[in-house]
Amino acid sequence: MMDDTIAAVATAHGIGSISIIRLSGEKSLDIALQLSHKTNFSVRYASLSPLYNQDNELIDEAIVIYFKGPNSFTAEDIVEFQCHGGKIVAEQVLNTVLAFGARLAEPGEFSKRAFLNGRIDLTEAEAIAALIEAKSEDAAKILAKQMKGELKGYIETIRDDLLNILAYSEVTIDYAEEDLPQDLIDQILQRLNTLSLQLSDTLQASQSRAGLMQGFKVAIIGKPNVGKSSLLNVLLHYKRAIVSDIAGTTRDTIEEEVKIGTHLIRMVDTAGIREANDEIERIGIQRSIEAIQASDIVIALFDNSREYDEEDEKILSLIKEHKVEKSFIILVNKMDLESKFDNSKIMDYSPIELSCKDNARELIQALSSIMDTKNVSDEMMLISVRQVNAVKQALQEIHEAKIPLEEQELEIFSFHMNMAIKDISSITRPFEHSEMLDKMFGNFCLGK
Ligand SMILES: Nc1nc2c(ncn2[C@@H]2O[C@H](COP(=O)(O)OP(=O)(O)OP(=O)(O)O)[C@@H](O)[C@H]2O)c(=O)[nH]1
Ligand SMILES: [Mg+2]
Repeated sequence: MMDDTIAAVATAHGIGSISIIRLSGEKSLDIALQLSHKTNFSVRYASLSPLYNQDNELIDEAIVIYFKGPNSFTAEDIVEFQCHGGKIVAEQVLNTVLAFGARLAEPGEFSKRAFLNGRIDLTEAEAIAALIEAKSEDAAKILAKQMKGELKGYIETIRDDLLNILAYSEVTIDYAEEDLPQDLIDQILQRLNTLSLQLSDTLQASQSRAGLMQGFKVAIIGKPNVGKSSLLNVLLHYKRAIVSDIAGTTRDTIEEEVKIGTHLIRMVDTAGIREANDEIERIGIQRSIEAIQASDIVIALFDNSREYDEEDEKILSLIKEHKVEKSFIILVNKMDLESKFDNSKIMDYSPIELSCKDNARELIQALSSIMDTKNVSDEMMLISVRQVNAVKQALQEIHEAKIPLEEQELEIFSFHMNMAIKDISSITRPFEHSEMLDKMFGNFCLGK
């Protein structure tokens, strides 16, 4: 399959000033020569050239760049055609290279070849894919470093440590006539504990900053009529949600993407929470609770112009219930109206007072600072579920290796250590891989 020469349009579909068509594989240069009616292309040189289809009709004049393998992204011969933008030209060039013997690439197939040919490891491939979809400048910075091998280096150091511990104990096991001396066991245990701690820290840092990678999700909750939809509209700068003075206006969950500071976040407007007496309302309440569970940050609204009541009480109990695992921002809205609200109930949560009809400046600041503090530290972070699961499994194996070590069952100890090494290695370079690779690279963009 790697003998095939693959082709794809690498730029986004639609109108743009340039479209790039990419070829990778043995026949790349040949195909490019056929399209251009030329006899050669200099390596890594941008040549302006006409392109003709298989009927010798002119399609476009394009910049052609030839990267000779192994000095290319895939380590194979690559040719890139930079054509004039628009779907038609790109499709014609693509159809012609297919007619000349290339095959349409699968999504992610260029990156997969780069991996299979040893140009990049899996963490670098995942960073490339994620960088394309990065939701914030901070995420992009982390991913750019991973693309350059930062996570790979970290994982390889851990794997080396595990290998050293295993090698050390195995040498000793081979020479020991009797049981391993206790001080040696203690020493190995200590090294394993240090590694476990390091991995757990990385795992925790990654999970607490998951929003940074996937994009933060922010839910707006509050009793009916407090101004949740009004707030959403202010943040979006347009009237997305229907706003009215009738309680229960929003019945369905509304979700929109908005840029706050340097972050692209998803805002979720929910139906007001109240004791339900009709079926639709009850579904609405359920949705608010689900929205809280699915979000990273929750904005809870209270109404300055009304008295604190049972419905507010319900919101407060939800805040108490989830305050450990979610970040909350508490707002008292409608400050332009006469105050009837008893602030003392929510004083513990340092509420922000505002009138969201006017502006939401303070809220935007609070949101930004929550999102920004999630990445002040420079800890290593895992960026995919695949990586997180591998680390979890490795931690489990390390844990299970300790018990037989203490009991001098050294073969079982070695077994779990080997499993841990295998789990850690799978993050950068899995042992048996084809199915997993298909799944992973299948999520990539076409042409990447
Ligand atoms: N005076 C004043 N009125 C506001 C303010 N914010 C919202 N309102 C009004 O309050 C009413 C309810 O606003 P919505 O945004 O529909 O409230 P909601 O929380 O989405 O209500 P439900 O969807 O019914 O749960 C509307 O008439 C708004 O114009 C504010 O800051 N000051
Ligand atoms: Mg609403």
